[in-house]
Order: sequence, then C-alpha cells, then structure tokens
Amino acid sequence: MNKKKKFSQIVRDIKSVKIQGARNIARAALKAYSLVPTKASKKRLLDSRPTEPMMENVLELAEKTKDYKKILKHFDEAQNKINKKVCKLMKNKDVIFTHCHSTNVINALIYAKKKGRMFEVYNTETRPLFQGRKTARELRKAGIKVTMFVDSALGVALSKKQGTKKATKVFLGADAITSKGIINKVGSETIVRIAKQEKIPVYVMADSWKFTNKKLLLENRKLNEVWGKAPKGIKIKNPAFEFVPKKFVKKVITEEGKYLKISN
Ligand code: RUB
Repeated sequence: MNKKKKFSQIVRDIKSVKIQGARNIARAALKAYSLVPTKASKKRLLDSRPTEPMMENVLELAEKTKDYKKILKHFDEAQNKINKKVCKLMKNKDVIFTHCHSTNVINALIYAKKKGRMFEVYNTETRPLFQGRKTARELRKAGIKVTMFVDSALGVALSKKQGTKKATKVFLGADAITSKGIINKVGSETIVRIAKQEKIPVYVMADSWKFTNKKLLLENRKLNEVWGKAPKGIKIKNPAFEFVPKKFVKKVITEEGKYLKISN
C-alpha cells in the first residue's frame, strides 16, 4: 500500500471508531501525518474526530518539530508515570469500576496487577459500539477478574445490590481535560453522580496532552450504530461524549507533577 492509501486507511479507521480512545487516536494520527505531512492531511485528521485535543496537540507538535520519535516516546513515558501513581492509590480487595475503553486506565490496571495488587474490575458494556468488551478482554488476558454489566445496570454495579459488591473506586479515562472538568464517553456524568451519592471516589487518568483551553464540539455519532433499520418517525440520538464537572472528580492523574490543578 502506498503512503497516501495508508494515510486514508488510518483516517477511515479513526472515523469509523475502529481506532478508538484518545491515546490510540493521537498515536494513529501521528503515524498518518508522518506518511503525508501536509496541512491538508492535518486538517483531514482533525476533522475525523472533533472531541480529541490530544490528537490536535500531537499534530501541532509534529508539524512544528517533525520529531516523530520524540513525540512517540512521550506516550509511553507519560503512561509509565501514570501507572506508578495509580498503583500507589490501589488497595487490596479494591473493586474498580470503569467505563468504555481507556488505554490510560487499562495499562494502569495491568501494571498494578503485575505489581501484585489484588483487585477486581466491574465494567460497562458501553453501547452502542461495545468498547467494554474490548476492555474486559484485555483485562482478562492480563489475569484480572472482570465482571461486565449492561450499561443500564451501572447503578447496580456501583452500589451493593442484587449480589454485587460495592465498587470502591471509579477509574475513568478522558478525551479532554479542561480547566472546568473533563470530557469522556457518554455515561460518565451519570456514573460520577451515582459515585458521589455512594461516596465512591472518582479518579481520572489521562495524559496531560489531553488538556485544552478550546471549546470542544461534543461528537454525535451515526444513528445506525444504535438501530440499523429503525421504523420511520423514530428520532434517535447517539451522543458519544459528555462533560464531567471537576467537582465530581477526586483526582486527575496525569504524568505531570503531583496531580493536575483541576483536582479538588
Ligand atoms: C473512548 C473513551 C476513553 C477516552 C480515553 O471513547 O471515552 O475513555 O478516549 O481513552 P471512544 P485513552 O471509544 O468512543 O473513542 O485512555 O485510551 O486515551
């Protein structure tokens, strides 16, 4: 495949959510841009997913420095620092609740498991695209005990009901960090509200390159993801992300400093 074709394939995969999660998107966008480093290709990549400041920050840096290797190194260095911080706050017998599929969260959990932490994970299936299955598979492969819940059972998963244990911590990833809070997969705001009611601390783990001052568009996705051949006259909404005010988040764990300033 020539460079242009490879570039277009990556754009398609980002658009179709085959490549998902802020970190994976930013990494793939960097690869695509390195194949065709033009202003037009940068724009095409940015247009493919409007709620991804990490992709924008990475592409800005790539355009300025052309030092792809150094940028790529950042992803792992940041993740390693996040892993260590997350591991410190985990306790044996923790029941960690997570949502969707966040590489920053999953890698931190796998690191904690390797370091001997004894815990289990509750996660959501994350309709309509079932990113929760990807999360469950990756965690299970690493030997972590996982229980997956349908999205509408998140109230059950967070509290002690119907034979479930109470979650002890909520771990969320983020697509964007802002001075007022974070943006993550739709459902996150409901999760943190229930967590607050249940007095469960919410931690967000995210690379600091997800920070933005810009006003972001919250992406709405294709309606047929929800209901392929819906009868005429039925309105469907498929919002992909939502804002989580910082008052609901105990700590935003990034690779920088102790904690990011937005933490309470
Ligand atoms: C993914 C999602 C993830 C963040 C952070 O949504 O909400 O929590 O992107 O992920 P989608 P990461 O599947 O719709 O892209 O930690 O991998 O950057």
